[in-house]
Amino acid sequence: MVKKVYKKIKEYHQIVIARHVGPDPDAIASTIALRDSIRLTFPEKEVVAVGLGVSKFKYYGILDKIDTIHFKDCLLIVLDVPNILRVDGIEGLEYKEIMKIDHHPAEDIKGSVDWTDETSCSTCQMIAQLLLNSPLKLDTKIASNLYLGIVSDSDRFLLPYTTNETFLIVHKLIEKTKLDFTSLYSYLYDRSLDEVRFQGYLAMNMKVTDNGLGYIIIPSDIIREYHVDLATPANLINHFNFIREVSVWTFITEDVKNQVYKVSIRSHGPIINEVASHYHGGGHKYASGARITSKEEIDAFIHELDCLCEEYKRASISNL
Ligand SMILES: [Mn+2]
Repeated sequence: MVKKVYKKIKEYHQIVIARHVGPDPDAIASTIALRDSIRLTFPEKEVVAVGLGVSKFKYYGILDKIDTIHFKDCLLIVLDVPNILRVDGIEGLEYKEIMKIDHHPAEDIKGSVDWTDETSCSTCQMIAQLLLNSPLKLDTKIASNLYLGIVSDSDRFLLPYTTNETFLIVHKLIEKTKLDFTSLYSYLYDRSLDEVRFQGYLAMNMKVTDNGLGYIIIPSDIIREYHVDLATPANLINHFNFIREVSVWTFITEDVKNQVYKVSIRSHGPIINEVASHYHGGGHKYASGARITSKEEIDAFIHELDCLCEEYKRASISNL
């Protein structure tokens, strides 16, 4: 697969790289790392990484604005996203071919070259694999982006899709580029006192059912009161792992402006992406998201997750 991806990149003079809306470090870092590597390897090519910039991620690099007419007939590479409607920054772009590199379960994007690896902890891990096993070049900045994407998506090597392969790739990245990796963590983990206090609010107000579902509905005035933003709950959700009484946990955040509830779900047992797909969402087996539009739907959603926890609890007891 690495050979096929490399061949396709070599073939095109113009390449546009894109990722999902509402980017996380894996999405941002993978697009910028791949762009910078192609630029380094083929200085004559026109390669851009598109999508809305996020100021807190500016360390990774600056994203490009493109003239879609100029990039007509380009190769479009989509990273970290399986669904064409969630690709950011390609409005009006007429690409000649699409190539996908992603670790989410496949959806509607079917690239002429399509590298989907659900066993990979992150898209950055796949890009690192590509760079380590093809003539594409690697430097310290590219390696640091890839490292941060891997650490972020695997939640510091805690999540179950962290594998031997993950450590092998990280080892090679560090060895090849002499990466000073411990100095990078502040780019991922620096946070405000407001956010820490808000985390305290979530811990104090999360409800936990007898079946082990932890949930909290976060009204917009609480978001305002703690001076955090609508993305903060999703950023904090991994901090609620390893709570003995909780097997699935979900944060349901009211977004008044868009009249929707943004939902993040995590699990350390039951598989949750199926339930998420019933509520305009989806994702990984143990980490998913959804969008809910009414109070009634919230009740149904919580009930469905609670049943999942109940089933899981029953099965774990009978396995004892
Ligand atoms: Mn990812």
